[in-house]
Amino acid sequence: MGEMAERAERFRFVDFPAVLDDLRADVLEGLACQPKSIPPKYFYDAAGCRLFEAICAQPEYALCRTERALMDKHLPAIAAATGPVDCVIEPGAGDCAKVRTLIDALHPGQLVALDIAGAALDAAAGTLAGEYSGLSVTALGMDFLHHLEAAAPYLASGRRLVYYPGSSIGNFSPGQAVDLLARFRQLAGADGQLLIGFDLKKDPEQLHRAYNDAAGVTAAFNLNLLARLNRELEADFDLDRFRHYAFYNPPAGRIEMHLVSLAEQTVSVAGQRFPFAIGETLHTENSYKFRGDEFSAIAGRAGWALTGEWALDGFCVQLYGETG
Ligand code: AVJ
Repeated sequence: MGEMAERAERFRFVDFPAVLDDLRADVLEGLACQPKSIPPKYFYDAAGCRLFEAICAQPEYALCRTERALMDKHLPAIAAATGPVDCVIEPGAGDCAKVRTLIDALHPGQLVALDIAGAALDAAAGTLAGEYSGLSVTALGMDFLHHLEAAAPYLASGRRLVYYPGSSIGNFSPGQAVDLLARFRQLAGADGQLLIGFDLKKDPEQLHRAYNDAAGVTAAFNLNLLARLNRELEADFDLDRFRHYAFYNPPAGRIEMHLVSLAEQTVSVAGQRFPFAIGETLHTENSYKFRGDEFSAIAGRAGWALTGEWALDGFCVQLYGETG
């Protein structure tokens, strides 16, 4: 078999449509609420993905670098703790950069990568399939918050591990996190595991700086959401009349990111008009920080039992298995 044909046998991409419809419905719903909000998953259009990469290169934002260092340092121990894994599932796989390290260590037969940015995932997962002979790669272009259960028919049987790195879980309230982790539990099935990375609670000043970098990249990332809505939902946000505002809220244990209206103004989005009072905020993201024990209590409510924990410089990776 030729190299291309051989890769074609091991790689498939399946697109779950209606992502643009979801954007419209979710944004219109969020703008009609008081306070106004938009789900953070919509940050990641092509420009948003590039800006997030740029955030990860800022000196104030150590999260991505620290997780990479942690994985490099502890991967042998992590692999020893997981034991053999047949199928790795990564919700929100993006450019598939992080999962490579894991594949190198675990040698699963199948990778199932899920991401809302279907085209980018298709390209990244296709490249990966070309580089790992013997690995079957299934890329599902979906919003896993809506369609996760639709991934089940694509999973190889055997021992599955859900990989959810990058403190993405921090975007959800503790209650929402329990629900999502319980759905991961269902997907992982019998003898399933969860390997998850999250940002630890730390000095609020340090957290504040991470979301208010001096170069203004986080501000550009936040404002890019409005540029995206202007383009994709025929909105008319004036980016000069909204201010990036991010702060750590200690009682809630989370960074809150907002876009604050600098004027009284009316914005139209997909044919509907939304008034903003001066100082009114559009809440764009929560980024929860946890202690290790706090997180294992959340995962415990979702039916996961802690089997391993590794921490480095304010970041934590935990491994879970079935309870009971
Ligand atoms: C990708 C959700 C982990 O919450 O730190 C970075 C996104 N937002 N700077 C985070 C983000 C602002 C990031 N996560």
